[in-house]
Amino acid sequence: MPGKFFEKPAAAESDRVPPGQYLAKGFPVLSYGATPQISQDKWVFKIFGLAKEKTLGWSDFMALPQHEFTADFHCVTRWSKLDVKWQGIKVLDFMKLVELERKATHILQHCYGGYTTNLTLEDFLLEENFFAHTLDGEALPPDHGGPMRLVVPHLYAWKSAKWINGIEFCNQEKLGFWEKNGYHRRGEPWAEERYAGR
Ligand SMILES: Nc1nc2c(c(=O)[nH]1)N[C@H]1C(S)=C(S)[C@@H](COP(=O)(O)O)O[C@H]1N2
Ligand SMILES: [Mo]
Repeated sequence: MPGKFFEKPAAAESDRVPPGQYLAKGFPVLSYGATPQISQDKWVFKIFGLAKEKTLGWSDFMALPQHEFTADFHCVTRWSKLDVKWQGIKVLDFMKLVELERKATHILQHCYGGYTTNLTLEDFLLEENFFAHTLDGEALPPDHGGPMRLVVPHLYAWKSAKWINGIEFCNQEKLGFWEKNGYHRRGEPWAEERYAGR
């Protein structure tokens, strides 16, 4: 499929590109449905389910430690982008605001626009996962999930919810939008976990 929008990885990069993936030129936008327009001051984020219910705002996230992240990004539709430069907040720092019940084992990410996607708590609580509000030094553009999105680098990018507005903590797996529509429940790119039951 190399051509206008894709290229074959150079040898030095090929060991960073999972099987069946091509490098994208630029940073494609992949959304199901229209881009919601949410300003930072209107943005609210809800913690609910098996955690003490809380509604957080922009300033609550800005008060947490801020970091730069460089992460590879792999879409199940076979494009990858290496070394994406983000800024934001580590999931592990965000978790200091969460009063979690011990029986929580999974999460469901909720978004403006209604998109959802699930993770095990184990896949969520990794040092490398983060909430992103900045891309290439600029405020995260709405098409890429601004004002805030989650980024989970070790799984296919459908697990990185754009326009995130809540995390629901659960004691069992609750499938998200694509997972209900045939995508793999976990989505690990190196194992090509693209579709359920394959
Ligand atoms: N809310 C929401 N988040 C989403 C999506 C979506 O449609 N809605 N698409 C997912 C998919 S399939 C991919 S590949 C990435 C794409 O992110 P990008 O548009 O910034 O490249 O976002 C993921 N997060
Ligand atoms: Mo995707």
